[in-house]
Amino acid sequence: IYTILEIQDMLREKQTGSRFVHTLGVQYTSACLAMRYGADVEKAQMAGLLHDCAKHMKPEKLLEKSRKHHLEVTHAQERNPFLLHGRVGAYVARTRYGVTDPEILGAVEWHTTGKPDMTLLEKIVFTADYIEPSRDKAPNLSRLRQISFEDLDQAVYEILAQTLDYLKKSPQDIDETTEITYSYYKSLLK
Ligand code: DGI
Ligand code: FE
Ligand code: FE
Ligand code: FE
Repeated sequence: IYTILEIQDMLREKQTGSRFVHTLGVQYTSACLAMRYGADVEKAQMAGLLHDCAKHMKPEKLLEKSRKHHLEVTHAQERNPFLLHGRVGAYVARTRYGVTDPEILGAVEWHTTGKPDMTLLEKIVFTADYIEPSRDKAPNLSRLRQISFEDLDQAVYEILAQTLDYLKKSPQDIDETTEITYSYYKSLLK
């Protein structure tokens, strides 16, 4: 079992400078959202810190690890193995970084596509990944950052809407989980 500081040191070795800055941004933004919504701040930091712990892996390695450890691979993930970095990340968080908490592991696993009816911690990391301070590409980011601290489900919906919009323009394979998650959060809108 490692402390947050120890895991930071381990990840600093694995990640490029800008990805490590993003990683710390997600750690602290997850902590802030946890404070706002009454989630466990320590768990939020750990999940945010570890969310991209498999992002440096090459596509072949993500596929190989998934097959070797019997992790589910969807069709979209087969064609776009980077989509597996959450699921493989949860595996790595458990086996290499010693995380046993299923809430933390779930937040790492689902941070890219989201999933319907996410736990509070899953929504926090999903949102923090998109709004953390070093992100600058998304449209209307300052408005979305404000909404994230006012209505988390609304923020999750808007992130999915923007992500699908971007994927359809490219165009790229859309994982069915991304679509299903979008419909789910759309149906929750007030
Ligand atoms: O790992 P990060 O870059 O920090 O963030 P992430 O894990 O949320 O990945 C973001 C990227 O994933 C972004 O470019 C949109 C893309 N993405 C999300 N859902 C899908 C997707 N890409 C494809 N092809 N299909 C999806 O369903
Ligand atoms: Fe990621
Ligand atoms: Fe994301
Ligand atoms: Fe990320």
